[in-house]
Formats: sequence, structure tokens, C-alpha cells
Amino acid sequence: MVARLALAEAGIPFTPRLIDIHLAKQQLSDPYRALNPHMTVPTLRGPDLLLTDSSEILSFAACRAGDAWCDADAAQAPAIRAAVQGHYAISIETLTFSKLLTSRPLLKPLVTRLLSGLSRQLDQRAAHTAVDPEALRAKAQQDRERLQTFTATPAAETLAALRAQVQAYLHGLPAVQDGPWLFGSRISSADVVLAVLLARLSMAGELALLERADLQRWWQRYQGRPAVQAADLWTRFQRRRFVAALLQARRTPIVSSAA
Ligand SMILES: N[C@@H](CCC(=O)N[C@@H](CS)C(=O)NCC(=O)O)C(=O)O
Repeated sequence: MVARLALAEAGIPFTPRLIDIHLAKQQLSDPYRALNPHMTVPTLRGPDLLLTDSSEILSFAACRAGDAWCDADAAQAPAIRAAVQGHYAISIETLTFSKLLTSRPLLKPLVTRLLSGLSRQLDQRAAHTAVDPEALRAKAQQDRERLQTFTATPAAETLAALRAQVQAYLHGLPAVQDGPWLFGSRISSADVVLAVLLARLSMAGELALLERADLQRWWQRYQGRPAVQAADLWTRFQRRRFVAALLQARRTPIVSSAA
């Protein structure tokens, strides 16, 4: 959502290509690996461009937006950067997942089996390929660490820690006072990541963590921006569209050479 919103806000057209990261796990396929060795979404590819992380896509969008975003204002840039970095320090996946495990503790053995099976498969693939086996081992290690996060500490404790982190982040953002947006009359990279964080909190039923009235008003205003519509920002889980997206992703081949 960060990539889609950043591109929409900067008016950069793109052709979306869905990847099923959940069931078919297309991010682990060799063609996708050739594009994005982290094996994560998003990836942005252009004739002379290959960006493999949403933060890179966000910086690219800010650069292309030029003076239309207040990232271009040298006086504001450090505070904007800090707000963006603070957002990236939060694992919203961990919050969502620990919340799920808190309400459905019976899922824990299933998660354990899935994640340990996945890291074993990745290690096996690494042992039998000459194509960047290190990246596969790194991904296997990441899955083991995920498993550790969800098994070593009770889910309720992890959830409480993540909630505290989100609250501290939101409290630390600047007061919205000199204009409609976080840093004044123009939007910034910080507005983009905050919008996505709040969309994800809404989806997880955690929007109550947003206590500040100025940020609540900001969120109301921000949701009225055309880019929010264009970027298809989800504020609630849409089961039918999710399943349709999984099916569509499977029907479209991943082409790793530049198109
Ligand atoms: N820092 C990366 C993280 C991306 C990321 O973790 N994406 C998740 C989906 S939101 C993903 O691809 N998960 C699949 C996986 O890790 O195998 C970015 O912001 O681009």
C-alpha cells in the first residue's frame, strides 16, 4: 500500500501485477527472485529502473514529485525522514498476527508447522541451486526469527509491546497545525506512511491507538484525497477481493526480464 499510495500521490502511472505471497508464495519463485532477491513485495520495474523495497519506491516518488511534496524543503526533510524511519521500525504484521494468535491460540501449532516447514524448504532449495543460495538461506533465517517472535513470547505480550510502540510513534509525530498535512500545506513521505499505518490499524481493529485529535482530523481529511481512491487503500479486510486477487495472481506469469 505504501508503494501504491506513493506512486498515486506523485502521479506516476504504473501497471499493477499481483503476486500471491500467501498461498502460492510466488515471491519465492525463481522468476520473482531474479527481480527481487529479498523475495518481498512490492517491486517497481521500469525500463531503467528496478526498486525492490517500498521505502525505495517512496523516495523515488518523493523525488519525482519535486516541489509538489514538502520533502523538497531542506528545512523539513530531517523531520520527515525521522517520521518515515519510525514507521518502518514498526512491524504491523507482528501486531496483526499477534492479535490473531491472542484471540485464536489454537492456530499456534499450525503457524509453527508452516513457518518451520517453509524455512526447511528454503534451506533445501539453497543446497541445490547455484542461483543466489545465500538469499534463500537469509529468507529461511527470517522465517525462523518470525517463528521465534510468535513462540518464544506469549502473543498477548507481543501485542501489548507493539501497541505501545505504535502509540509512542503516533504521540511523537509533529502537531498538525500549519496546514492540512503533517508538515504544512504540501503532503510528504510522512503523510504517505502514516496513511498506510492507519489503514492497517483500521484493518486490524486497532484504530483506537490513534488518540490525538489533530491526527484523527488529519486522517479524516487524508481519506478524502483522490490518491487514496486511486491507490485502493484497504481499511478493512475484503475477503472476496482477496480471494479474487489470489486467483488473478496465479493466472499471470511472472516475467523476470525487463518488459
Ligand atoms: N521492507 C520491505 C518489506 C516488504 C514486506 O515485508 N512485504 C511483505 C508483504 S507486506 C512480503 O512480501 N511478505 C512476503 C514474505 O516475506 O515472504 C518493504 O517495505 O518493501
